[in-house]
Amino acid sequence: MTDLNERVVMKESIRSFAQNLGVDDTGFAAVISYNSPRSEKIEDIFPGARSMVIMAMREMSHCESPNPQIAMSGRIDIMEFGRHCTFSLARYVETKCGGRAMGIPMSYPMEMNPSKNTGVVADISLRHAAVAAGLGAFGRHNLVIHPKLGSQIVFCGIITDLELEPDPACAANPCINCNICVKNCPAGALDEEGRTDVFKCMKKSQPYGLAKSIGFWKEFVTKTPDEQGKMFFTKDYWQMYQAQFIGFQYFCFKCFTVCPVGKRKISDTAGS
Ligand code: B12
Ligand code: SF4
Ligand code: SF4
Repeated sequence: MTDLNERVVMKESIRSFAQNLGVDDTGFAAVISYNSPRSEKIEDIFPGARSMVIMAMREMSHCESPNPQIAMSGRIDIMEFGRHCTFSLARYVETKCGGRAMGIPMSYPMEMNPSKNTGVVADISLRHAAVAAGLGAFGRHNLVIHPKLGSQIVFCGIITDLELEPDPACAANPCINCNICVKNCPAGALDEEGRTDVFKCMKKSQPYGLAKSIGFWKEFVTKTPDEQGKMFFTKDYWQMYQAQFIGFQYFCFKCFTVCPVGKRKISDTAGS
């Protein structure tokens, strides 16, 4: 399809389908303007892909809870919702718009290969895709801030071979440089501007992840059978066990929740 009018009609039907799924905002990017230097090239993932449709969803208050189970349970809910939106939109594009579509992983799977130092680089970076789709800009915390929804948002989306008009870039960076995110990061992972110290962040935000597992098993093999039995009855082992079946279990959401931009007050929505 090349006619501009038809492309605009199709784009708006895709936007309206996405919005009706219940997401908070939807943006369109041309694949050529997506630029994530460390991630795979889109043509190696989906030859012929031309556009990206990215959806933003605001997280509810669960992630502000000091109770890590409540915070993470809400995250699991929004990931499931995001996966539902991803698949539904891909299906809509393939069954109603005559295009091909592939969903972007919201978090995992991603390549896990220590010799390539992967495990923290997604095949497709949703933050770079969201910026290309005009949904926001990188803030001081290296997350993408949406001008109205703020920082407390997660992204999901699809790539497609349909040619869809891209949305304009976000007019101004919504970050007000207040440094609240930097001061509140319990790991000091944001001290250097433009870079998250991934390992500092992971130690605090995923204390029962891969590093804990490696440390546990390295220690385990040095112990007697009696000591090994005791190691299975520790908080560390039980938390690790749970984190493994959840996938990634986050214990820190600070940079995500303290940012004042777009922060919703209960009074904004009360009664509506
Ligand atoms: C792996 C991963 C992590 C890793 C590594 C993070 C990292 N810095 O790359 C760890 C475990 C540390 C992590 C932590 C978090 N993550 Co995370 N993570 C991902 C994942 C799966 C891949 C990210 C990736 O590929 N990074 C590697 C490459 C792309 O990054 P990079 O090239 O090095 O670019 C970085 C810097 O160079 C810099 N940068 C690049 N260009 C520019 C331009 C400017 C102007 C500036 C200032 C900076 C900048 O920022 C980039 C990101 O750090 C994505 C999902 C996805 N598919 O994209 C979610 C994702 C990025 N995570 C997300 C979130 C919310 C978090 C956490 C808040 C944890 C939590 N409790 O939810 C923290 C925040 C940490 C932080 N402030 O940086 C959201 C972000 C939403 C948003 N509003 O932007 C995503 C998009 C998940 C989603 N589906 O929405 N995450
Ligand atoms: S998730 Fe927590 S530890 Fe990681 S950068 Fe954000 S505030 Fe720091
Ligand atoms: S907390 Fe302040 S400095 Fe950090 S991203 Fe938000 S507006 Fe920018």
